[in-house]
Amino acid sequence: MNKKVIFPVTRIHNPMLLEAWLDNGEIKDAFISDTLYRGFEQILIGRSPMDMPYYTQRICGICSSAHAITAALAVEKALGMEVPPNGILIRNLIFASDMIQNHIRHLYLYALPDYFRGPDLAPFIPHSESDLRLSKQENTLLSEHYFKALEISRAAHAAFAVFGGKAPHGHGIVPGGASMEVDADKVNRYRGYIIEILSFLDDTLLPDVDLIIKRYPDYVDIGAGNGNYISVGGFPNPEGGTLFPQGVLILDERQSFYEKYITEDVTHAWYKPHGPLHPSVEDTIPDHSQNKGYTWVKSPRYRGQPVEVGPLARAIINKEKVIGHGALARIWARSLEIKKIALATLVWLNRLEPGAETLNCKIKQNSGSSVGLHEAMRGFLGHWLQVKNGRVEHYQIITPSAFNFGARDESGTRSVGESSLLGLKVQSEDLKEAGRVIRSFDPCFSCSVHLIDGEHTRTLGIK
Ligand code: NFE
Repeated sequence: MNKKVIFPVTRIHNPMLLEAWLDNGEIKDAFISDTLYRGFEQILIGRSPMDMPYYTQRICGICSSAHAITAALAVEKALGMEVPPNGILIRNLIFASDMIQNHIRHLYLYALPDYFRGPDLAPFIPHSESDLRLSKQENTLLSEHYFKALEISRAAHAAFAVFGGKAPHGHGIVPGGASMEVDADKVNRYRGYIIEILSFLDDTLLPDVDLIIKRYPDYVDIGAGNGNYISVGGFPNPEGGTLFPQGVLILDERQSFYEKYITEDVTHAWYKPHGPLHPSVEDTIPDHSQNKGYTWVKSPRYRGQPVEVGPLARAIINKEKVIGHGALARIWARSLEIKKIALATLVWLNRLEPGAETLNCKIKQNSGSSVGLHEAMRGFLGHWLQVKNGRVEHYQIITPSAFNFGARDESGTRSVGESSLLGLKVQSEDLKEAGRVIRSFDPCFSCSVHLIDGEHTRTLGIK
C-alpha cells in the first residue's frame, strides 16, 4: 500500500489533514486528523454563565451564532429562564441568516471549485486539472457566480447584523432572549436582504447545483456514509415545534432522540484516556503523549454508533425524498435547505411584534445542570453545562464536525468521514476524489476541538 496525504484539506480551515492508504488506486484506509487544539472548555470554567454565548461564539467565525444559540439554551435551562416569543423569533432570524451565509460560502468557495475550472487567476490558482467535465462556457459562468456568491453571502451577514448588531460573533443572542428591539425599519431591512438572496437562489445557485449534478451524476452516491443519521432539531416556533425536526435513523431504524445515548471516546485522540463517557461527566484534558492518538477530535457516538450529521441528515430525518447519500447528495441537500430557511424567515418576520419584549432576564436559581441542543450549519451541536453558585463549573461541547470526523473509537470503528472514503477509486494525483467527498460534509476543524501544534502540523504523528 502507498500513503498519500492531503494537507490542508479545505480551502479555509487549515488544520485538517487526510492520510489515505491506497492499493491499486483504491483507498483501503484513511485517517483524518485535526492538528489544532484550543481548550475552550477549560477557558469557560469559573466564568459567569451569562457570558457563555459570547465566549463560545469565538470557537468559530463561520458558525458563531450556532454556538450562541446553543449556549443560551443551555444557560436558560440551567437557571430556569423563559424566553419571550419575540426573543425566540429574533434568535431564529439571526441564526437563519448566518446559516444562509455559511451554506452559500460553502457551496461556491469550498465545494464547487472541486468541479469547475476557473480562470488562471487568484483565487482559482493553483488548479487541479483532473476530472473536469464542464464546458468552457459553463466554467466561465460558474467563475462569475463565485464572485456573485461573495456579494450575496455578505448580504446574509448584513441581515445577521440587523438583529445581531454585527457579524460574525454578534451581540443579539443572549440568555433570556434577544438583546435587540423590534421596529419596522429592522424588519424591512432584513426582508430586503432575504428577497435579494431568494432571487439569487432561484436564478443562480439552484441551477448551478443542478448543472453539477448533471455533469457528475456518479458523485450523487460516491462517498456515502454508513446510513446512520441524527438531527437534534432547531429553529423553534414560539408555540412549540421546530422547523428542523429531531430524530435518529440508526441501524435502519427510525427512533426518537435521547440525549442520554450520547458518549465521547478518546482512545485515538490526544486526551487523558477514558472509556466512552456522557458529556455531562466527561473532561477535556489534552495529553499529546497518547500513543494511539492521531487527532485532537474525540469520537462522539450515539448508542455506541458513528452517525452522520448535517443538512442531508436533516432532510432524511424530516422524511424528505433525497437524491442519494454521497458527496453531491450532501451538497444538493444543503442548497435546498438555504431556500427552506430563507422562506421561513419571511414567516418569522411577519410574526414579530414591534414593541413587545424580546428579553426576560429573570432567573429561578443560580445553580443547575443542563444541555443545550440545536442543529448548527453542519449538524448536531450540544453544549453541556453545570452552574454552581452563579459560576460555570463544567462545560463540554460536541460539534457536528466532531461527529462526522472524530477519531476511530475504542473498538476501532471509524467515524463517518473516514469510512465514507473506504473503497473510493482514485485516479488523480492530488486525491481529488477524496477531497470532493470530505469537503461535501463542509468540515470545520476550528469547531471540532476547542494552541497550534507546530510539531504535528505536517505529519499525523502516529507513533
Ligand atoms: Ni466552525 Fe461549527 C458548525 C459548530 S463545526 S463551523 O456548523 O458547532 O462542525
